[in-house]
Amino acid sequence: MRLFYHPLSSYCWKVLIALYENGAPFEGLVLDNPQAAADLQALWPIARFPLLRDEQRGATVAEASIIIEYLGVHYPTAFTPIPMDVDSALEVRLMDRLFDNYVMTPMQAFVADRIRPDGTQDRHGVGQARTLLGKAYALLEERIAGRTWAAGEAFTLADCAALPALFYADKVVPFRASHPVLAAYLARLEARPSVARVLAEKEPVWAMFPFADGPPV
Ligand SMILES: N[C@@H](CCC(=O)N[C@@H](CS)C(=O)NCC(=O)O)C(=O)O
Repeated sequence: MRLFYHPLSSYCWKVLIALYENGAPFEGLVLDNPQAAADLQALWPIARFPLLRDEQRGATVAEASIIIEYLGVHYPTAFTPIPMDVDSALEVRLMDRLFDNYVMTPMQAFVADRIRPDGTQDRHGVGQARTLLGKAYALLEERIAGRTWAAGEAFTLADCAALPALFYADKVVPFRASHPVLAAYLARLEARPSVARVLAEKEPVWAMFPFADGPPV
């Protein structure tokens, strides 16, 4: 399998964590050159990443959650991204959506605003993103209380989504001092070997992240 990715991309982290949990061999194609970008575009005209190409099965798999579900179905190991039990699966899918839609999306609004050309910043949009992040933190603080992982006692798709969302969101609107449950959960995630590996791999390019030196004031 080949994974088109970038080591700073939050959605790529989500899939890399799942790949490291799963253990399936894959070749990583870093999107830092025109050829890799052209190959991605040819396979998936939307051209967002991550993208998985599985030559053995003739499959091109897009969207982080779908790639992770694909791994679980076609390359099953002890890592079960979505549990068999229907109600447990619904909770995993809900948590996955909460992290993508209400943590990752507003977090990305801060980053997008920072890299806009001078004079085109969207203060209203960033304010809305800050409000949404606050609501998401409060909801997650309650929902994760008493759980080891995002959806219960098993490490799942929801935790793959949680790490990049929370790690990056904490860089733009820090929560470790104000939300102890979320802070402890993020610390558990960071200690997991698959996650620690992804975080170590970002180091050479981390300075490119606009808030590497601290949150916006
Ligand atoms: N819904 C997609 C989102 C993927 C996404 O937005 N990826 C970002 C990188 S984190 C990207 O491709 N950015 C490049 C662009 O927008 O052109 C998923 O879950 O995989």
